[in-house]
Amino acid sequence: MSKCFENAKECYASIGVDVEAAINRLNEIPVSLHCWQGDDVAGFENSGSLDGGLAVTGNYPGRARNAEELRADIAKMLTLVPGSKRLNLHAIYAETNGEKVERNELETKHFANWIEFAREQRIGLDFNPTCFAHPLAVNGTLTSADAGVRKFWIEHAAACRRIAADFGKALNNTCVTNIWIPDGSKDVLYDRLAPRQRLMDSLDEIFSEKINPKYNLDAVECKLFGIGAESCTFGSHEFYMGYAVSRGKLLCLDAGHFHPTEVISDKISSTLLYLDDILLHVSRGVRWDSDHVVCFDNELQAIASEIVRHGFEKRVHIGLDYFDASINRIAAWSIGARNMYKALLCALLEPAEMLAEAEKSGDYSTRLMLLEELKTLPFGAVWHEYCKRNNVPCGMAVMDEIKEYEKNVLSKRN
Ligand code: RNT
Ligand code: ZN
Repeated sequence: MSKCFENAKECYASIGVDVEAAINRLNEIPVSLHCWQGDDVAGFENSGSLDGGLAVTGNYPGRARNAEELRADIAKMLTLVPGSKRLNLHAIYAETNGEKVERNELETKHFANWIEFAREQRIGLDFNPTCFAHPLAVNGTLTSADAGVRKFWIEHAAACRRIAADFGKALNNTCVTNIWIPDGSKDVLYDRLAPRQRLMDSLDEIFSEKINPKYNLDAVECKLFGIGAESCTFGSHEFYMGYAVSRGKLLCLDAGHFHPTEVISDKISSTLLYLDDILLHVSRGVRWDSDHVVCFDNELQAIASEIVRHGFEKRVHIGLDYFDASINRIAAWSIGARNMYKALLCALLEPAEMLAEAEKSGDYSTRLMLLEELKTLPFGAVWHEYCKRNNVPCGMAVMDEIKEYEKNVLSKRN
């Protein structure tokens, strides 16, 4: 153990924090890493451009062009990120052997390689129906006024739940399936009620098939606006909060899906008073974009603190959701993911007793002093040790590995 780490341990011990206990607790908190950072949310359908208000900007070379490349990149990325991990897939990552399979006809066999990969990597899988980047998604999906279109997307989501349950069974690890739809309106609307009524009915139909929660849990993701849906998004916060509470589903809170000054860290303690579990899409909103690479910033630390302060790690399913094609994608992936674990570790090193006591006794000066002093404690040494114990590189050594992989693998792809 390094001298720096020994000093850090003493330093934290002096404010009543057990560093070893924090490290052990972090090992038990899984984070679901999203597969779609590796290929700019392209998937394997060759459907052309992304839509639904999702935009991936940049054209850094080396994008994974097929399943083998994507899995190789994920495997590399996993060696750069410490801690307990899961992998989050979208339906467009199905492998159909060159055969055209409609999304409402997808089956577990189309994900056999992913199950195999998850087994090899000893990680659980999470899942998402893909209700965008498709000719039938241009005028709404689950809210569409066209019954045939609605039926297609209901069948797609229902198929995804069955596949997800198979993931859960095969890996003996509960899958979380998240539904997000881009449906909304670019301009002023006359009737906002009818599409929302249709969304409610479509969801009820999707969830009418009972699935053992041991294998699959359902989540629904709200959003305030997207590009092309500036005036209204039917799946708003109020819509899904009500839906999740009344139907016993998980609410998915994406950090980039609210008003720019609104934060999801402040929503965790409220939503968990009414819901058993929630799902997070940890991301970073910048102006109109909701999907920048996660930085180790105040909001990320606040999210992590809200989870660990109240022992919510079993009830808050942490997922990541960002995509940046302007820098090396493995770097984007691992920087964001490492930051999530870093924030959790930092939160686990808070002097819980001292802070609670200061607050309870009304000593807000001590509370503020403590919270500010924490910012300059030797956290880096603990993080370094955590990476070392997890056999992953730390500091700029991470970048050295990424550069090496870029030279040997990514640069040969174009
Ligand atoms: C879109 C949502 C959604 C997607 C992914 C690809 O705004 O955040 O979660 O980013 O499903
Ligand atoms: Zn999201």
